Amino acid sequence: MDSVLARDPGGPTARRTRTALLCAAAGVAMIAATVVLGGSASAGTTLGASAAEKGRYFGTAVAAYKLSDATYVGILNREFTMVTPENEMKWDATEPTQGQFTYSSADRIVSHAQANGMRVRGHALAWHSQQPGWAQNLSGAALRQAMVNHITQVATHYQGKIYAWDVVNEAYADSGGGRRDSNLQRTGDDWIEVAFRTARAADPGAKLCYNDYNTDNWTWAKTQGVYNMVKDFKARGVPIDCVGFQSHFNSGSPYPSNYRTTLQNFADLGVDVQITELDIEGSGSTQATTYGNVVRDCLAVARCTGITVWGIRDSDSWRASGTPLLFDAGGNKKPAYTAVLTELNAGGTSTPPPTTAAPTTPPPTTAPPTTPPPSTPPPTTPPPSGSGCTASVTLNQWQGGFVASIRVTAGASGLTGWTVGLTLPSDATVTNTWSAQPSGTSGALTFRNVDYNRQVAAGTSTEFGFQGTGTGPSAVPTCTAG
Ligand code: 9MR
Repeated sequence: MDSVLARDPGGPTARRTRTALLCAAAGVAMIAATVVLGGSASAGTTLGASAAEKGRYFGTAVAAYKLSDATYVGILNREFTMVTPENEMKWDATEPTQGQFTYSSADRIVSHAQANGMRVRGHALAWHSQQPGWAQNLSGAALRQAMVNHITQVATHYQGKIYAWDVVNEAYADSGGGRRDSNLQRTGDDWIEVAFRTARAADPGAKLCYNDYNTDNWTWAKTQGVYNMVKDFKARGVPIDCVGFQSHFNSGSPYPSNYRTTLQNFADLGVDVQITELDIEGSGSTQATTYGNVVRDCLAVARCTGITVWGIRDSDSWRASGTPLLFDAGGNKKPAYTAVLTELNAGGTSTPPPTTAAPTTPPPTTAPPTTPPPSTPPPTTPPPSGSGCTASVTLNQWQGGFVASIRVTAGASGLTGWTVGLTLPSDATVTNTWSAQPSGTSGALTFRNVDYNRQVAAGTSTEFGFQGTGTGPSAVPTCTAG
């Protein structure tokens, strides 16, 4: 499975072709608009509408260069309510040269989705594969810092436009239940949680997912390894909202009979679960039955919020010879399509799954600091006096960067406005602030409340945070009411 997953069916030649074809952008919008005007989906007759009746989305991977293919766009716009850029948001595509970001292909997909009422799953911020050459050659603190900057830049560029991010992709080894060796893993075990905290800071409204393959069978060590990581993250307040199950099924990695158990057990940890890259090799009724089973399993798990297939037509698949998708090369519906639609429509209406509220106070402040641990307890101002406030800092520090979360607590009189003062070490620069207005980016700073967190009732608290490069603050913050 690993060797198959590792190969790149696109390869350099295909990538060059893709790039060339991207120039057809202007025509794309017109074709899309025409198709949209041509048809309106009704419940029970398309994948997206039927999934919506069950409170779910139905998505597909999309390649930007295919947005000039009328058959492809016609099916996309008719059937799907979520899109995942198949390659366009990956590290090699978005930051081919360090510090220089190219978003044109990914932007095209996002624009198409928005223009046609579809949402977007972002894929993928941190991954051992499809790294640009410059990142492959980095290690240690330089790589860690590059990863943090990459996540910050990309998630900020798409802030507010992404339903869920695959923050970290495929970080577990295929056997043994431990982490996969990679340059990212060698920067330290905490790289995954740093990635999640960084993504939360950059786009507080996006759900943050861990995504992997061969995690479908509950008894497999890899599944258990990921489960234990998610459990640990939830226990420590690392911001994770969802787990993606790629679910690339074939004879070597078949659909397991305990798939529903796996989805339910992860959901029970307090995360949404999503089927993110579904394809099932085969044909005819055998393939259709398995597709139907997968859909039924998702619908049986309240927090299974959606299904994405990894391409539209068999000819669009990374495993085209396995004919693993819902439409044949001509764009015709296969028996697998009918099985999926039938299952989506089965059982009448169902209660939509509870949607996890978009996180409002990112990132959580409950997590203990990771490497290196602070040598002193988190600095805190004196206890609240009647009309005053206090501020405390929780620091997540790694070599070269940090995320600081600040809790502002009102005294007995409550607050109608507040300002926190904090002096940063000389090597520190703030790169991103949320839920407060900073006075600058270095040295002695003040952070003023924003509109929604101006009022803090007596004895309660509110939180804001910022991310920076260099060393995080160790000085005691001041808090001033008014
Ligand atoms: O479908 C993608 C294919 O076009 C790329 O060449 C390949 C390169 O790694 O990635 C494929 O998508 C993968 C996804 O990003 C992560 N999970 C496995 C998918 C299939 O290989």
